[in-house]
Amino acid sequence: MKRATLHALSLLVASALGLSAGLSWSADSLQDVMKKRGLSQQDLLAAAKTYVPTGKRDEFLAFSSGGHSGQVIVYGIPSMRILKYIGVFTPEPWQGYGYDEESKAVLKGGWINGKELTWGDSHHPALSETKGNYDGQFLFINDKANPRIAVIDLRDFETKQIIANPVFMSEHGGAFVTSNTEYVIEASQYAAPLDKKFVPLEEFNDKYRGGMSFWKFDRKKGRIDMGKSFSFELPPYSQDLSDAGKGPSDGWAFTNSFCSERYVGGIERGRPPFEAGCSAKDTDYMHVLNWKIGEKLVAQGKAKTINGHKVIPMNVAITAGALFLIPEPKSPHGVDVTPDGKFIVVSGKLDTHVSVYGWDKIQAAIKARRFEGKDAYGIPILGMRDTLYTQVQVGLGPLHTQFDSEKCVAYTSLYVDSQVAKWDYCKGKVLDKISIHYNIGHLMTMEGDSASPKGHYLVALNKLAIDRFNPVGPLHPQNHQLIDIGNDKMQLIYDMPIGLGEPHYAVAIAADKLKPGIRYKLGTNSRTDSKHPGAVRGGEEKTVKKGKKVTVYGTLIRSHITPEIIDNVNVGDEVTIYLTNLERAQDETHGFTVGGFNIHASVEPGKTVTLKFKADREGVFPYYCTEFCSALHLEMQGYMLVKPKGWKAGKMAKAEAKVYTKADYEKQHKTNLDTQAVIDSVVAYITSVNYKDFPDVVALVDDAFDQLSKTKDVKIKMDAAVKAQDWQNATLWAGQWWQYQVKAADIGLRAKTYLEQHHAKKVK
Ligand code: RUQ
Ligand code: CUA
Repeated sequence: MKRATLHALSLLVASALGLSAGLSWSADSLQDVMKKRGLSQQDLLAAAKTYVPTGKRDEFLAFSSGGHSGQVIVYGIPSMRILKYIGVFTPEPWQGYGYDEESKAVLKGGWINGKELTWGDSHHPALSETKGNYDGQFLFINDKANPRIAVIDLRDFETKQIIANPVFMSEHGGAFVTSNTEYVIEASQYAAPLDKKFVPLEEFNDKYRGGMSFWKFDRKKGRIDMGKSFSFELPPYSQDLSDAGKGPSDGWAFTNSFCSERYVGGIERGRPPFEAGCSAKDTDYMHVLNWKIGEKLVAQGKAKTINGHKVIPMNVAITAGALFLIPEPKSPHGVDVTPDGKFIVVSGKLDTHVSVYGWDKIQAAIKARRFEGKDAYGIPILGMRDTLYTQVQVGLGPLHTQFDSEKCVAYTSLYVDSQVAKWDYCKGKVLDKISIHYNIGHLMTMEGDSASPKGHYLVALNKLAIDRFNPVGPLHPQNHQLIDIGNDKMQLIYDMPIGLGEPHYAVAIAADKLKPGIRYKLGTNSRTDSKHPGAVRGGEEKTVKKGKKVTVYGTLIRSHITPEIIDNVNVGDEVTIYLTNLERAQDETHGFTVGGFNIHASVEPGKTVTLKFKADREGVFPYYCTEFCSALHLEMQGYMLVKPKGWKAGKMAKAEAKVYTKADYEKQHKTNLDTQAVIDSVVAYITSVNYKDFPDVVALVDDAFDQLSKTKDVKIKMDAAVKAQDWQNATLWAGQWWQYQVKAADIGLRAKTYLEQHHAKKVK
C-alpha cells in the first residue's frame, strides 16, 4: 500500500527542509536521518501514522487497567502518550488521593471487614453506554483480588466510589455494563461460601458457590446504589469473563466458566493438582442469565438476603426461566457479544477454535424447551450443536475478541501463537494474522466493545516484552503494541512500554466524546460533587480553636496561602485544615502539605479539600504549595507552630529592624512603572486583535485583570506609608504591587503567545 503516501511525505519533508537550506547551519535531510538511525521506509510510515505534532491532539483516548497498581492509565491513540494515572484502588500522592479526607473516604468504601486495602488487582475497565454506545460519562473498573468495583466520573477523571462485594471472596468477570448502564456486572471467580463463613473443602459441591452480581448504577447521582443491586447464586464452576447482551440480546448476560468439574486440588493430600482436575472434561459451561427477570424476582421478594445483599437462589432463577447453561470448549476465557448483539463469541485457551453462538438459536432452544439435560443443580443445559452458529480455527490459545467497524470482522488474541487473528464471524473464515511480541492477553479496538466500533487501530496488550526495550532488570515492562487495522493487512506501528503493571485490559473512546471540566464550582468537594462545608471565599479565611481542636479555613491563590501563620496549636491538638483554591484560571492547581504528617492535597481551581492530623509533637512546621504554580511558587509558604506543654510567651526579641530606605522604595517604584509599560504593550496587542474569538484567551485576560485589580488596594497602603515617610512599609507594599504585576504579565504573555500561534487577525 501507500507508496504514493510515502512519496508525498518525503516530498513534504524535503520541501520543508528546502526552506531552511539558506540558513548558515545545515539540517539533516530525511535520507540522512533514515541512514543515521537505520530506519526503513516502513518505519517512516509507522512514525508518520503515530506522530502527533506539538499542539495537536490524539484521536482516541484509551483507559487501561493499571493492574496491581490499582490505578487507571490514560493514554492517547495513535501517539501512545500517557496523559494521566487515575488513582483508584491505591493511594496516588500527586492527586492527594488517599492523603486528604475526601479521597480517604472513597478508599474507605473499599475496605473489607474493616481492613484497609492499599492495592487492587485491577483488571477490566468499562465505559458507560447509552443504547450500547459509549457516552463518555463514566468509567468502571474491577479488582479481582479483593472483589470490588470502582466508579470514575469522566467530568473530572476522579474516582468517586468503591464498593466491596458482600458475597464474593474473589471475582474476575467485571466490570461490564448493560446497554444503558443500568447495571455494572461482576462475576465471581473462585467459588466460596456466599456468607463468607468457614466450610470444609469436602463440602465444596454443596456449600461453595459462584455468582454474578448486578450493581445498579444511578446515573443521576453517578454512583452505584448497593441497595438496589442483586446477585444470582451460581454453581461453584469458577465463572470467568462476562459480557452483557445488546440489541436483540439486551436483558441477558453471559459468563464463561472453567473447572466446571468442580475439582478441588490438594497435592499435599495426595490428590492430583488443580490444573489436571480442572481440565478433565471436554467442555465447560457458558452461563446465560436474564437480569430483567432477576430484577422482577427481587421486587417480588424472592431473593434471600446474605450479608445485607439480595441473592437470587438458583432454584428460583431456574423456575423463572432466568438461568441456562450451554457447553463450550473446555477452559474458555473470553466471551464477547458482537456489536449487533446477535452472536456470542467464546474462545477456549485449550482449543484452537473460536465458537460463535447464535442468539436466535439460543432463544429458539429456550422457547421450545429443548434441553439436553440438567446439571447437578438442576439448571437446564442447551445443546451445543443446537446453539452454535459456527466454529472457526484461528490458532493456538485464543483468548479475547474485539470488533471492527466493518460488519462481521473480528480480532482475536492468540496467547500461545503470540498473534492477532483477523476473521469474519459471518462467513466463518480467517482473513489475516499478525505476530506480536510476545504473548498477548487482551486486545482492544477503538470503541470495540460497543454497538458501533470505530476501527482504525487495535492495541495488543502483551504480557511479555522479552527483547523489545532497553533492559531494566528482571521485571520487564509490559508492551502495548499499536496495530493499524485501517487496511486489509494489519500493520504493527508502535511499541509502548508500560511500567505500571500488569495492565490487563483497556477500552478506547473517540476523544471528542469526552468533555471534562477545567474548574470546579467554587468550594466543591469533588469526591461527593457537593458544596464543601469548609469552603470560604477570599477574605473570609479564619482559624478557629475549640478546646483541643484547631480548624483552619484557608485559601490558595497565586502565590499565596492564607493563613501564612498558624500559631495557636499546642502539642496533642487535632488540626483540621480546609483549603479552597480560589483560582478560576485553567491549570492553576495548588498543592499543599505540612511536612511529617503524611498529608497532601492537590487542589484544582474551585476545589475544597480537608487535611486532618494530630499535632503529636512540638516544633516549627513549614508548609508550602507542592505544585509549581507560578513564578513565586517557592514563596507560597507558611509556618505552623506547635507549642510544647506549658509554654508561655516570655520576653520577645525586638521587632524586626527597619532595613529599607527611601532609595529602596524609589527603586522598586520605578521597576513597577517599567513593568506597567510592558503590561500596557501586551494589553495593547491583545486588544488590537480579535482575542474575543478565542475563549481560552478570554479566560486568561479575565484572570490577568483580576490579578491587576488587586493592586488598587495595595497602592493605597503604599501611598499611606509614603505619606508617613515609613520607607520600610512603603517598599514592602510597592513590592507586593509588583508581585501582582508579575502574575498579570505572566498570564498576559501566555495569552499573547497563544494569539500569535493561532493567527489572530488585526482588527483595526
Ligand atoms: S482476563 S486474567 Cu481479562 Cu484475560 Cu484477567
Ligand atoms: Cu501554588 Cu505553588
